[in-house]
Parts: sequence; C-alpha cells; structure tokens
Amino acid sequence: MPRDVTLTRVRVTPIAFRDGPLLNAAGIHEPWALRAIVELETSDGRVGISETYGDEPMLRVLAEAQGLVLGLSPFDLNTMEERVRAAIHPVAGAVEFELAPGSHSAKNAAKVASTFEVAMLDLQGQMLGAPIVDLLGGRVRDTVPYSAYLFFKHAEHIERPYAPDAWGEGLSPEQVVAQARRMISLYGFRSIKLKGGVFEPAHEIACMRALHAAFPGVPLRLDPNANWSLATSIAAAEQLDDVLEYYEDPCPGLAGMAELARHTKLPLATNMVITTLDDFRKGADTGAVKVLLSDHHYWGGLRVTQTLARMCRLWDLGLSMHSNSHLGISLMAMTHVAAAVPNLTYACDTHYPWQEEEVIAGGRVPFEDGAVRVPTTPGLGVTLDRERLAELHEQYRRCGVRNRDDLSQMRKYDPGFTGRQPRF
Ligand code: GKR
Ligand code: MG
Repeated sequence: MPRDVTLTRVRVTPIAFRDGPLLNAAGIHEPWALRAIVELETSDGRVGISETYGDEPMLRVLAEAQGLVLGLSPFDLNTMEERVRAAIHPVAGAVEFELAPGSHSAKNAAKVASTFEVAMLDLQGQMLGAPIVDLLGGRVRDTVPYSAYLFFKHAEHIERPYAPDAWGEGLSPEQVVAQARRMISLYGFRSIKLKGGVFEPAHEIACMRALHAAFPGVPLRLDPNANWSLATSIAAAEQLDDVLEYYEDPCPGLAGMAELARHTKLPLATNMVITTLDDFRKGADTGAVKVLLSDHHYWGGLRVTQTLARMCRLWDLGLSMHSNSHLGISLMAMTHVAAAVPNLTYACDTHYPWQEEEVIAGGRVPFEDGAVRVPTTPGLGVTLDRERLAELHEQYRRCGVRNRDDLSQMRKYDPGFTGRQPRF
C-alpha cells in the first residue's frame, strides 16, 4: 500500500553553476549562481527531488527542517506543512537581498514547505504512475509558454578566469534587440521581458521602443524592479503606453503602485509588492496591481500557487510566473503547476536560457516554440544526473560564493555604486 511507504532520509546538496554578468537594480550577477538540490528517500527505495535557493541562510533552514518529514508518507502534505509552519520562523535581524523577496527569512516556512512539497509530489507521482500535473487536477494545456527574459549585460565578468558567454554585450538598444533575436531564434519565445532599473529611464524606454519596432505585435514587458520613483514611473508610463502588455514593478510599495495605477491605463504587474497570501488580502482591493507574478518557491508550493490562481480569478487579476536563476528541476515544477492553472494569462518568466549547466539526466530541458512540453511520465518527469550533481557541488565548494550579493559585485566595476533605491 502506498501509505505504508515513509520518508527515511533527506539529502540537501548545494550547487553552484556559471551565471552571466547580468545587470539589475541591485547591481550585477556574480559569476556563480547558487541553488540547493533536495532529495527525499523512501522506505521502498525511491527518491523524490526538488530544487530551491542555495544561499547559506536557506541551507541552515533546510538543515533545521530535515527531521520534520522523516516518518511521514509522501502523501502527508498537510502534516508536513503544519509541522514546517510550527517549527520554522523568520530570523530576527537577517540581512535580506531586497530585489528578490523570495530570499527573505519571513518566507522561510513557505520556502521549506514548497521544497518538500515538490519532492513529495514527485514521489506520489512515481508511486501512482502519474505526472505531477495529474495530482494537481490534470492538465489544461500540453505546453507551457515562457517569455524571452532579456538583461542588460557586459560581455564578460570583471574577474577574468571566467570565459565569456555566448551572448556578448547587451547595453545599447541595438544590442538588446540582437539579444532578443538570438533568444527567440534559439527557443522560439513569443513574448519579451526586459529587466530594467539599470540605466536612465530614457535609455530603457528607447530599448523598449527598439524592441517594439523590431518585433511588431510581440507582447513586451519592462521590469525596473522598483528602481524608479513614482514621478519617474508616471512620466515613463506615457511613453510606454503603446508598447507594453504590462508594466512590472516600476516603483516601490503597494501605495506607490496604487497611485501609479491612477495615472496610467497600463496594467501593473508585481512580484515585489504582493508576495504572500496576506499581502494579497491587503493588496488586491487597492487596484494597485492587475497581474500577479507567482513563484512556487516562496509562495509555499504548487498547491498554494493553485490557490493563488483561484484568488486571481475571483479578483479578476491576471497571473503569470516570476523567476530567479534556476535549473531544470525548478523549470519542470513550474511547468507542471502552470499546466494545471486554467487562468495562466501570460507567458511565464524564466532565467533558464541564461544557464548553460544542468543537473538533470539527459541535459537541458528543450523549448518548442517558446514553450515547455508538460511531461506525461510519472512524478516531475526528470531525474538527477548524479555525476553532474557531484560536479556542480564541487563548483559550490570551490567558488567561494555563499550568498547572492549583486551590490558588492557591482562595486568591483564601480566602487562608487551605492545601490540606493529608487535610483531614478
Ligand atoms: O535575477 O537579476 C535577477 C532578477 O532581477 C531577479 O532577482 C528578480 O527577482 O527576475 C526577478 C524579477 O522579476 O523581479
Ligand atoms: Mg519582477
């Protein structure tokens, strides 16, 4: 009987993989991005897998949480969640990476529950011979669309031992258009997002207009990550009105976004001002946000994402997905849940094209016409390549990066960089 099977072991492997010199409001990506690969072993010898944040505070929380699932059945998701919520708490005085609300320690319980949930659903699927999407109510689509996620970038990292990536420099409007062309020709994406909040708004608007001219009819988004003041965001909205499908987190705070909403007809999207169900309760009625960018890694898992989707439907909000640097296990978890959400109204974000390395057997997940095919095989539909896992863990051991720090990295290029936000 499946319920006689219990979880007997938790294995957490931190990994580091190469990342490009991508610019954002906080600074610039370091040469290495971190993740943690979590494996849950069962009494009948199965292994369920999951991928999450790999920074030091997250590794500490995962170590603290390991014992909470031992002895549970992979079907005991509710008990797992209750235990995690009772035992895992925010850390007072924690230093948090502001750009990525997923890194905040207030999300610790949600992040751990999400990590365990994905691995437990993988096990459930293996035991029942069903893909995770079936455990979430079944697919409403066979492929999940993703967007071309563009970044301003340097050609090379400032530290020289790292070979340049294949993308070259991406600073001018022409280079940004070339980056989009390359990404679309490689993967077939049908919408485009530019990570902004890096240069003077006039330059970023010029880039958006260049993309609009180069890709007529392709939906475009700009995300300054709250690095524009309210006044700047209002002024820029007028110049972006005919160009954007949505305007993502231009200015800080729910109140700022609500005020901006009174000055523009552009739908505002966020992964910064509504990041918990509690924020949703407070924020949905303000009219500040019309599109929610969910992220199962810090919202609490795939089933919470489905709850959020129902709430978006009830409040008449659009829904899509946010991303950080990640590998294929996360991409597959995103794909399963996105396939089970009827009201996925926009193509999801993914950093995946920026990552060259993988830990899953068979190598990188393919995109077909900008979309990932939803697996029909049991569980997540992907398994670990243990040799690659060991290599990426070795990179983690050697790379020296233990926390994401885009600000300090940027100071290597520009010692005067303050990281003050909003900067424009
Ligand atoms: O990876 O530089 C980045 C992004 O800026 C990321 O940290 C954000 O969390 O992509 C994210 C976003 O949409 O805000
Ligand atoms: Mg964003």
